[in-house]
Amino acid sequence: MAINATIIRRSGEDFLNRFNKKPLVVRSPGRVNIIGEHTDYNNGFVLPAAIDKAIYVAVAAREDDEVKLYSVAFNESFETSLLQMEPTKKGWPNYILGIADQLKMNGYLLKGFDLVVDGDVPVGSGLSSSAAIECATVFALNEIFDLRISKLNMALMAQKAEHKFAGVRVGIMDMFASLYGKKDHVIKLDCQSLEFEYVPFKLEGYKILLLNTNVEHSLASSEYNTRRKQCEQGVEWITAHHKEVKSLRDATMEMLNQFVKPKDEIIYKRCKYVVEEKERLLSGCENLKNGDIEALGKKMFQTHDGLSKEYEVSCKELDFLVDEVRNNPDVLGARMMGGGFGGCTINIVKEEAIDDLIKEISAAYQKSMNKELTAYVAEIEDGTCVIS
Ligand code: GAF
Repeated sequence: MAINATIIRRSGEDFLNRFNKKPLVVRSPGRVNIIGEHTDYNNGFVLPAAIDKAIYVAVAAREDDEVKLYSVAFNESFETSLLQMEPTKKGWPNYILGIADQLKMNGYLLKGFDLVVDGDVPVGSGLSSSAAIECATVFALNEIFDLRISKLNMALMAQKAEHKFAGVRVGIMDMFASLYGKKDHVIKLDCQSLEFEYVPFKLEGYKILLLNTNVEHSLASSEYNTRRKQCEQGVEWITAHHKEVKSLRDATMEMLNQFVKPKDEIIYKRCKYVVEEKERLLSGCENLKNGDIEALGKKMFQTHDGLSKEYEVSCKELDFLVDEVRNNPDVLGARMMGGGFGGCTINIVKEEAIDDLIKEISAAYQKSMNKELTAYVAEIEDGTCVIS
């Protein structure tokens, strides 16, 4: 597995210096999502995978109720007590405190703990560093306090932690991908039943290239929650006529045209994107199973257009990066990935063309957007595990 030995050493040493004891180290990866964006909280399907960039937490139990945290990335400490779990204005501790709060709320007995968080998932890049911190924390606390929590319950608690402590009503995709990731496989997850299937991700001669706009997306910005509400409003209008429709998963274009379009054009556009994306994912997943990566790639471009023009969660930098590769024969597919408003595009690129593409697109991006581009070739890796 692609573990980052430097980070493991650094977080272990940091922990030892600060707390003078040996920690348990847990790795929890970031994720990519091939297709199926903003479908998880609409009870649709998603197709994510864990990657070789991860969050590492070093943790040890305490004898008292104190919680002592340190973030290497922010070079910042935070202290509180288990008896006083509430969100803080500081940001990063919330992902850890939210987990401790969930454990308490669910009746698990824990003591205080010391924790150092480190990692190489770029923050705010749409690779889901927040879910990775939550999953690393819940996995590590489960180990040191022997709580015997199933992976599914860990994912559900991590999702609730984010709702409550970060204020973003995220779906289940990111936590699920981080915890359940499997090397060289994507996860076809049904977000309604939470049943899933591992699909081999074979890209003969092609790789996943992530292009980071370095525009920090702020999921916490109310837009994510607004999109979710707009989808719920659309469902409510349909349910008034079709009781069996519980989410956009159950909705059809005919229903949208009949019951949503006449009421609100914007809500119609949002719902239309989701209903179309649901179908795109199912056929895109079949393309992948049949080795037809070209067909899957074309769908990724369509997803981008839907996210940009109908769901309106893109930004000029993301649109620029997708438009730059649209007619490039070495790029089979590209789209913005994750919540949106910044972060990365995901691209399926011919292996031998990657270096030249990065050079060309970085120069073009700098010239047109006056910003630096960062590029990563992502490998698909296993999910959360104990390292030492
Ligand atoms: C973010 C959320 F956390 C996910 O649940 C998902 O909705 C995604 O945006 C969009 O597909 O990563």
